[in-house]
Amino acid sequence: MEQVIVQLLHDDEQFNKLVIGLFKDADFDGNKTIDCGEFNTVIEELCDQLNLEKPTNEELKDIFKTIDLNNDGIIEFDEFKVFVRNYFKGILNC
Ligand SMILES: [Ca+2]
Ligand SMILES: [Ca+2]
Repeated sequence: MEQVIVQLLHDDEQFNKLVIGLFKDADFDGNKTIDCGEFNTVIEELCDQLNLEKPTNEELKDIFKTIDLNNDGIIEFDEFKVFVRNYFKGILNC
């Protein structure tokens, strides 16, 4: 599991593919941004894929706030990408 993440973090192409895929999956209405509801769903999916414990609703709200760097209440692709990278790094530090 950890090896997969380490590999992803060192392989930009693979990492980008994953993030683009996740972002597309998350953006249900196709407006190129992820809102709070879409975000909750993508995190659950990500946790399923990686066999991780799902965060609570409160935790999700906090995570959303930290991802939304420009504080406009939606997640843009660049914000999402930064988040996924940090998220993986966080897993590795555990
Ligand atoms: Ca959307
Ligand atoms: Ca934003």
